[in-house]
Amino acid sequence: METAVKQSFDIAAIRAQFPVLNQEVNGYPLTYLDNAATTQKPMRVIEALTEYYTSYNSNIHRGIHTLAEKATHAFEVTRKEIQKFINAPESEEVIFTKGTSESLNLVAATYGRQNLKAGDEVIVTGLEHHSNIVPWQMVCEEKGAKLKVVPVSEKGEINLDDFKNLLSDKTKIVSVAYASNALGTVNPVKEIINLAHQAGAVVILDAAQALSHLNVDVQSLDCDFMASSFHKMYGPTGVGFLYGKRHLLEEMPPYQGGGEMIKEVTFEKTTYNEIPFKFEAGTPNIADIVATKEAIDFISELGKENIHTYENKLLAYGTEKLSQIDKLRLIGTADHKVGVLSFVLEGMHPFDVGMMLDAKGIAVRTGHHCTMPLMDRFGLEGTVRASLAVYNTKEELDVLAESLFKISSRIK
Ligand code: C6P
Repeated sequence: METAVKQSFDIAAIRAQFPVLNQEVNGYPLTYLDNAATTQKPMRVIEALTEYYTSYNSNIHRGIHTLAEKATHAFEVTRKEIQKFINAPESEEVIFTKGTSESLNLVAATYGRQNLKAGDEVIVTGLEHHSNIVPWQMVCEEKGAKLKVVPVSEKGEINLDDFKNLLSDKTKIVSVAYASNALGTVNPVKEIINLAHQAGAVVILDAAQALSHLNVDVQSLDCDFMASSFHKMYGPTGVGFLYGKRHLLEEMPPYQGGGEMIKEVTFEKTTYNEIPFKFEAGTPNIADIVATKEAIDFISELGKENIHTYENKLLAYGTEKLSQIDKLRLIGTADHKVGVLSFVLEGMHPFDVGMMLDAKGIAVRTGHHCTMPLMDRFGLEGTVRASLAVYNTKEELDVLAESLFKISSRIK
């Protein structure tokens, strides 16, 4: 029996806002299922970029002329939008970065370097993206601290008892994915945060795969830091943010030196600017941050709960469809997931499957998804990953399933 997908809003109208979706690829209508890598951008984001460059491009926080003030205002409006979007207490707690990777590197290189000493421990999970492993390895190596890893079950979940067993008074930092990019697993982050705080550790959430799918509230979670990328939230590439609690950000040393992050510079001594500017050295990616406001409004206007409900139904539908395909094995069957369908076809390299799907206009990601340790855990080189966004439809999942059915029926 097919799972009914109730379209709680007008998907045709949503799709019409994304010009890139309306094209043929290799002679077939594009079926874009690579949203965990990056989502497509609605016209309002593209128009905001054009408007910025055609009418008020200027450097920010520096000029007193009209265009500079307009650009500064628009840039700061996006900061306030992000604050509201994640329910941060203050907009100064939102630092603009190049994205999740830079945000995680920032915390590791500043908070991590300042607070870790030999013998301390940092805990991550076995589900992490390389961006939430390597920066911690680097700082642990430098400080003589240890990286501990919460194991992943066959379903692709972590067990809170395993996490509890790793926690001790040596644990100083816990950094975990809110949702796994490779399997879609949503981690029990609220419980992780509570337990970590009881042990006296700070918690960083890698929310790269969470913010366009789930209703995330940093105050109710009580996380200490959160990192994300706007390009996975219908916004431009190369921009993202780090949220941090004010008292932690204020105590941290700057990440990079340069313009904007200073209060006063002499050759003898430099004093640093207030947050968030202390962490925003140099001219930022103004246009893309300005345009991000439109991406956030796009999500907010649709409603985070509506998006979550719709994508959940699509995921259930896709899971059921793919489960019916002979020789296809779903990797990652956690009870709580965002819209990621990761799988392998018996005896076939994921890359070959990806190429065959591409020939039918279906865009998926294949390979290790920047989660090599997780792939090792499953004894795989990689998977094929179809990942969902709010503009995807049940019909697109039918197209995917039909192609996979044909491919699998050729396997001897
Ligand atoms: N995952 C994917 O195809 P950047 O590249 O800095 O915007 O995001 C890094 C990152 C960190 N954490 C998670 C959970 C992620 O999913 C990503 C990016 C993409 O899965 C590209 S590798």
